[in-house]
Amino acid sequence: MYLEKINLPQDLKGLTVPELNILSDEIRHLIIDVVSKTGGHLSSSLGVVELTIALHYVFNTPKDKIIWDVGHQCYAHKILTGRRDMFHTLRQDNGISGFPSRQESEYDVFNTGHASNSISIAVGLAEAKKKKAEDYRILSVIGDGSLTGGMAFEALNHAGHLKSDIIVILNDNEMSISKNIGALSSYLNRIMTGEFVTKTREEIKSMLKNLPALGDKVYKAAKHIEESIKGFITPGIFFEELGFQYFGPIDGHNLIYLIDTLKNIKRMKGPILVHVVTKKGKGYTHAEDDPSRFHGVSTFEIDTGNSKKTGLNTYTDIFGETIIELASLDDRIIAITAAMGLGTGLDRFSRVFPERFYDIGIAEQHGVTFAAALALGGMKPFVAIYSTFLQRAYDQIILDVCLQGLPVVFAVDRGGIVGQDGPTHHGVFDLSYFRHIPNIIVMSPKDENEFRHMLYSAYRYDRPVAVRYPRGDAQGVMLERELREIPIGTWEILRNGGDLTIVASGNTVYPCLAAAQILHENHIDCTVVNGRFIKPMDRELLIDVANRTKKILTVEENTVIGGFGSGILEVLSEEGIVVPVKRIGIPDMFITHGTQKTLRKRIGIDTEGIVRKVLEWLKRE
Ligand SMILES: Cc1ncc(C[n+]2csc(CCOP(=O)(O)OP(=O)(O)O)c2C)c(N)n1
Repeated sequence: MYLEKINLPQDLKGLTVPELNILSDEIRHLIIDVVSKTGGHLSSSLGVVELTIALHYVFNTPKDKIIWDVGHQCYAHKILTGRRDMFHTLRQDNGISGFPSRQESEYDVFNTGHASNSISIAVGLAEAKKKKAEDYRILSVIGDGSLTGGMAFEALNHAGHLKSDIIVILNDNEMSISKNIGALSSYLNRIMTGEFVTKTREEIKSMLKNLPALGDKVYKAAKHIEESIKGFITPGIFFEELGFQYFGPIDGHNLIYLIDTLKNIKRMKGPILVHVVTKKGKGYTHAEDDPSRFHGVSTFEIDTGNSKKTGLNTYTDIFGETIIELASLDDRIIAITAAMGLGTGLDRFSRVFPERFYDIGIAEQHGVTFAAALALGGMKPFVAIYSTFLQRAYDQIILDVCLQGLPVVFAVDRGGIVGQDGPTHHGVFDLSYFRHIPNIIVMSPKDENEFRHMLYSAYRYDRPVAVRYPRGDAQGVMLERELREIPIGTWEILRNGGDLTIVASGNTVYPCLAAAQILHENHIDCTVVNGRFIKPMDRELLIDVANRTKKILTVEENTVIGGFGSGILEVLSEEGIVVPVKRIGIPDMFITHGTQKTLRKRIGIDTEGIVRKVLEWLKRE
């Protein structure tokens, strides 16, 4: 066992390459074993084991800085940088994070989680280093999927201009979560197969030969030019043109090649790009065979690869089924995902309606404007993006969709606490970032039956609409077959009581109903309202319950600042109604990782927390 002796990267330096190869196997075993029990990002982490070893072997971390794009592939890095013994706590309550975290280790340079920003981070650090006349190397490791994000190009462009001393390691496995898409991905693929150089030369030859009249002569005369052209047609010409020195493609599982190349470039200055080719899921057959399923996986059995999942439908499943139903009613319906076909439940849609499905890459901003224009051209686009990733497209939502009142439906999955992925992934800002935009309708369902009606309503309203729903199992209620349109801005009273009103939003409705039942047993009678429209609000109903019960508690799984409860305060203030209001929601802080259940409990947003809040409030009075 070599792994037992490796506590920090410097312990690697005494090992031979064959020993490092054995270490790679040991690290893979540990990752597979732990992730099978904790869940996590398996395929990506397995793909970069040798690369991680080589980087820590050649460079002098933590003085040299390695920035992991997205950060989901950082498990080997964590194991090699002092966290081997804690690795079994990965993503657990009070355990280590599944992403790089500066709070956790000095080896984690930046808290990443969202894609495509690692080159910007490298460029910024390089400028700071220059200004302070410091001496260290800066590397960003970015996948071919993350390279589809606009930010990555903005940073390449800037780095070429500044001639930044940065090393970009392009980890190319031809996969995003699903198969990577786009012209750039095909370009990288041509480089890897060697097709690029041969094909381009052939094209130039035939172009010269086919020049009218002069063709053959020019061809001969240009023969020597071809030789000089050869020099220009390096595989990485695209990157070279942006001012980067390109090296590769290199086998990312061959430690000798990796170490040699990294040692050579370590001494070089200016922007460098090393193109490393890896296999996603490397070393675990089930993940190699189905890297997408094992990209982000819940707990699974190692032998069979089967996951241990519950039988209930998730909101994502319901979305995936309902959008197929809607699309069969109207052939203008289009589904768009930003590299999350599986995660958003659109995989079946992509097979049933391949012509009406677009995976636009990790490019949320482009996706939203693309949808706006589809709507402009007469289509009915549904943009399915997780709440947290849609933050990237805030400006596009405002200007390109809402300002123009274009009928784009945002299917905002993973709204609220998401659990083990932690602060970079909780979708707790969306009600706030949507609510203040003119023209948009914002809804959140209490259960999957209402969710289906909301999706149908969103399609019917012919306006910008956001439907926000949580990660995980739905309520398990019966589904009405027939879809119906919910009148815009109407709430529903689910229970009547005179002591106070609880107005709940989305997935907090059922916990509020359960709380009301417990309170009833304690002789406190609550009205419970399903505040299913976050915008517009049901003013009439709100005024009525406020006047009747004289006390209002709002509950939402969104930051309390600018969210659902804030909206209720605004309406009451505008209407001149003075009643005490308390709000339960996400406090003004970043929420760590942990199970959804534990985090909700800790925040006080579960049934028990709601009961406690009401009892404390009434007792104080
Ligand atoms: C802005 C943003 N959108 C979507 C995601 C979800 N996501 C996480 S990893 C990933 C694919 C990344 O592919 P790549 O960079 O090639 O890394 P690989 O997993 O293949 O190693 C996606 C889409 C994200 N993290 N950030």
